[in-house]
Amino acid sequence: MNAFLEINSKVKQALENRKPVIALESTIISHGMPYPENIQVAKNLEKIAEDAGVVPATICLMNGKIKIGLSDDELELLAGSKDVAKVSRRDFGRILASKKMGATTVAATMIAANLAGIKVFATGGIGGVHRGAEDSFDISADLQEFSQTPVIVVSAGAKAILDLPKTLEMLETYGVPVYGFQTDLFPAFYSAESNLQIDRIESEKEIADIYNANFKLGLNNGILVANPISKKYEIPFEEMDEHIKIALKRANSKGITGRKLTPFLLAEIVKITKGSSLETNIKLVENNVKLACRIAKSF
Ligand code: PSU
Ligand code: MN
Repeated sequence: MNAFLEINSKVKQALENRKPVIALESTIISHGMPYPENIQVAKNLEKIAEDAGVVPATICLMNGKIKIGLSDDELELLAGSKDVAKVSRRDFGRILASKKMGATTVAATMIAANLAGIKVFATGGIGGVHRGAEDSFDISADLQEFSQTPVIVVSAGAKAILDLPKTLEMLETYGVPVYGFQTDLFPAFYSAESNLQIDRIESEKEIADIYNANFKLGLNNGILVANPISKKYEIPFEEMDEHIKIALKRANSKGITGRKLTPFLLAEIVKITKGSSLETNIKLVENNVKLACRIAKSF
């Protein structure tokens, strides 16, 4: 067991007894949603998993440890603090050594989940290739992580603020399998569909079988399961795209780049849509947690 890991007792027991466990990330709480909605969401996601008979393991960095599974107090601390670092692969050493609080992105949560032996992880939407990346080179470290860390990530595709065709191309380059759960089209986060074709799978068991086959081959890659939000709750792509363009212009004029860009865009879009993007974001994460639980159980 890695000396930096601190697995809480519920999660440890479940892993030892081969009971289903799912990982949850913390950047979505600290940087992806405003306080106090974020704490309600964090707690509710854990409850959804528990109700499904699955042990949730929210992951973050605290006191020089990688925490796998948080108490309510720890969740509150994470959600309520202003001074939380956004931790991707490159940031582990710095935040662990300084014993600061860090929220894990998709890439970092995959690394931590894999160290703990957790195979399935639910999030909102992964990072990807930003629009204008041909000039900025801004490509999320999430994508490359999938080429080297064998974790199944359930997400509503990639965030719609991104360049989705380039994101799919990059995933292909990295050898990352992307499967649409009961859909042929890549979901666009707030919207159930984009016009981009992906491979379709029908069942949870299929995903577990694919994971096992890849693993036995020694490929060591992650799998992206793209799970569309129900049409009932979606914001149609054309409508969302207008809002995104406004948010992108604001980021550009303020010179916001790098790790600050994604949180800035998400927060601006919440303002522009007067909160409706936040509601949609919450619904789609809940939907992903439910599917992740079913996949974890099918192992
Ligand atoms: N999905 C959400 N909200 C978020 C994120 C994903 O619904 O805040 C976070 C994830 O942690 C993801 C990160 O890994 O945004 C991507 O950031 P960047 O583009 O800087 O790599
Ligand atoms: Mn980036």
